[in-house]
Amino acid sequence: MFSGLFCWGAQMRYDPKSIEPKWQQIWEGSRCFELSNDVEVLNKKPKYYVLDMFPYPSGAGLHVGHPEGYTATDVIARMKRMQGFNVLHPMGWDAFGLPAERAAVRENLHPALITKRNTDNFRRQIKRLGFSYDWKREINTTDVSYYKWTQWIFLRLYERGLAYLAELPVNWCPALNTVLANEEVKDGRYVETGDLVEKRVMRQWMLKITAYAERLLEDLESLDWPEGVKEMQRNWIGRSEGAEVYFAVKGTADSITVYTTRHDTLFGSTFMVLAPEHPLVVQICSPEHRAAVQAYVAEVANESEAQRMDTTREKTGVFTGAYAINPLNQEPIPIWIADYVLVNYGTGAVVGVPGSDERDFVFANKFGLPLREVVEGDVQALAEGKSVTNGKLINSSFLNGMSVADAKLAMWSYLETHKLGQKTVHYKLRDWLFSRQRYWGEPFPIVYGSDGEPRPLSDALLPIELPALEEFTPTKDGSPPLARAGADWLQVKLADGSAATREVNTMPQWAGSCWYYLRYLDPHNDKALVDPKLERYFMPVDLYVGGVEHAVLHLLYARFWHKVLFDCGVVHTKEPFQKLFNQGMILAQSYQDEQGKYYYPEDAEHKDGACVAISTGKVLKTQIEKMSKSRYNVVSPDDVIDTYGADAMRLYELFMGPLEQMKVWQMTGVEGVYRFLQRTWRLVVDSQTGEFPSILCEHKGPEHEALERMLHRTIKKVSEDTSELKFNTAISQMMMFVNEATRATSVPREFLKTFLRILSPYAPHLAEELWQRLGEKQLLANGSWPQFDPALCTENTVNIVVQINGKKRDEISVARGASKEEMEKAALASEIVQRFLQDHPPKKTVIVPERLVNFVV
Ligand code: ANZ
Repeated sequence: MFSGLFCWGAQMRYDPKSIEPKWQQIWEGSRCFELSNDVEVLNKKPKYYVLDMFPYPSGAGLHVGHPEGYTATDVIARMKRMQGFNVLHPMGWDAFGLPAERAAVRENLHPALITKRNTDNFRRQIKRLGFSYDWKREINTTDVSYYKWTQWIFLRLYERGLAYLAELPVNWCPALNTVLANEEVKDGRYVETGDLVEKRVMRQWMLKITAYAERLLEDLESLDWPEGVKEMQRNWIGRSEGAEVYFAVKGTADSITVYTTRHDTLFGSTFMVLAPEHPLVVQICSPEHRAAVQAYVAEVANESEAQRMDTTREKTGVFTGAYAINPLNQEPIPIWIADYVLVNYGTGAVVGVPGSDERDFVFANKFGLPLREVVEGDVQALAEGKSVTNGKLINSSFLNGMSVADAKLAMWSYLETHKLGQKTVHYKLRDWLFSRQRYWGEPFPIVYGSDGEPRPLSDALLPIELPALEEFTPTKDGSPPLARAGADWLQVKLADGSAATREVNTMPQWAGSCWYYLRYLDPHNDKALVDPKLERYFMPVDLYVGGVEHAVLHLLYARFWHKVLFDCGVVHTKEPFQKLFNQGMILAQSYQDEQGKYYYPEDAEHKDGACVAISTGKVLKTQIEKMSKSRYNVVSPDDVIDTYGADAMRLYELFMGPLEQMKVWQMTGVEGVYRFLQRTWRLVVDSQTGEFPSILCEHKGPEHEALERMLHRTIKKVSEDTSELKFNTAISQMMMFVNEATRATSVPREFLKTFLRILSPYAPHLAEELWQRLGEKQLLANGSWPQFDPALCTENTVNIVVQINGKKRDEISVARGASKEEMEKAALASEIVQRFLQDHPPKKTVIVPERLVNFVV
């Protein structure tokens, strides 16, 4: 089928440059990685859906960190295909979002053009690696035919009351002129750029992810995900169980509800603290404390949430002059306000229990508030700076003598029977802020009528195309760029004849990636997001590989949307990604002088044990760091492929170490795997003649038994390790096989063909080429995965210890079941033993079969 496309007679040396593009063309021409969209056809085989986190196509192009995960999934995809699965292995572009827009401003080029240029470059780079993607399914989140369905999903969220407008304090980033989601802000800064974020009250679109908090938490249990990622999601959702307790304000009709997770300690509460923004603060404050309270409230208004949650900061607070009545013992306790109580968590009011809580202990000490011990041992622990114990309750009426756990149960029922409070669950998770004041995103399918109220557009009006704006930069005052679109876009006439204006905010960059894995199943469907039959066949994703940085952003958002789509009947699985694997980051060496200036690796040299800059002779510090343009340590796959080829690049990506670990890129390592590929080549091609080498033989004979065993052990190890994503050990086993075959006096062709099958997912171009040269007419990519014979997988040799006077001197290998005479003969042949014996025969020889030979001299 592929004759005529190439001629290999002349090629003698392993030259990836000439074979790799050729096989890529042949694969593409034969469409061997494309799957049918006909469910009848698909149903004949089981499915396997292996997915990469699709990249954001940045201007810098791919660096060698990207293909690490892509190579891993490609090896799995190719192996599963050979094992008889319909493998869905797609690729696409997550191309909306801030980075493209910022690049557009920097380069003064429209974001659409930047996106096109970058995706073209990424596609070119990815294709050079010979990945077996079904390119017919390529998607791009910025295509109108794609984001039509993002808008469609938004309408479903809106219909269900899960998308709503709210006026609230939001994260505003002045450097970017847009709001950001909580998940995008850490310690008061935007996680991507480090720009400062402040609070601003704005009217924004919110998605009610909190309505799914419990399901998002519960369903984590069913997933085969790294425990660390699950734990990050659990912490982010932050479920806590406790009680809300009602406290009367002394001398008024007001009541304040506090939230506590330590309701067992309620007899120990000696004060109450409200968030400074708590709505009752103004009302309860006594006249003589008003000025101090107002001043404190004003001061706190300028603090960030990160500052307020910093437990190491000196505690501050002021007394309001009011008292609350502890409903359990009728004691009046002073009401304070302090910045460490957050208004948007729990009820914004807490009770202070200085005898059991470290923060309250410090606060009470500072302001001279009383302390009462209610859990035995806690006060001493707090005084010594230790964490509290799990002692028995004391000074607590009906709880006395109980354990903390029992006291919690008893208090819950006491509060509920006496109507003093109730058992409550709270979550740290907040609703998702879903609008941005930027241009490069999906427009909302929403218009505003003359009453200023939002109205969803009907499905029939989708897509709402992003208008082509010349001037797309954001504004300081936060009015979105789309507000500058012409009236022909902004003004809409509704079906009832009334006039309306469009929503001018856009969706955040996470929107498109929330559901892209569904569009791959049916990318050209213009009637539905996905054909239900295809959804039933392909979902869930069997293996999802990507970086750990998405743990609480993309991976939480996508799970949320998936659950909404489940409730809408669009998908049939509760969860999108059954198994998740995080690849480790790839780092590289960088060179930096004392002033902090970075140098390119080629501008540095090693001299007298030091590393110096060639140009100036300055001593340079070498460091292992994250790859980044500004550190001049980015390794481009293009350069690696130009020198060593795609197969070497693929092998090295996986041979560096366990997939999940952080690793350092080293070109010498690429050379190592390149030599392995050369050795493999020479098993089939004589470098003098270009013909088969003389060790290749037609038929298997008894002299090939050891190599055959090695081959079967290799099939077993590669099959098992690859399924477990232990690629590095699979590769070393293949290296051992090639070494063994290279040393053999003859190698049957069949052995090599079998070996090429298991090599092919890893080094597909070389394997395909050699397969062909061995006379095969069909593509190896379409071939089958070999079975191993378990009987041939056991070792037929054993290692025995050789001792002299009871001391271990050597270890040698003998045939399993060797006789005592054979063992003695083999031991005497050891050079080390001969050196010790120096021609004197041993006085006595002790032999334990299959274990040891001991010579007594
Ligand atoms: C009394 C108490 C005694 C508490 C004790 C803890 C230990 P999580 O698990 O994070 O939900 N709290 C409640 N609302 C708060 C708010 N808006 N701002 C700051 N702190 C708040 O923790 C709940 C605990 O955090 C609650 O239990 C409350 O302090 C505090 F020995 O109440 B506790």
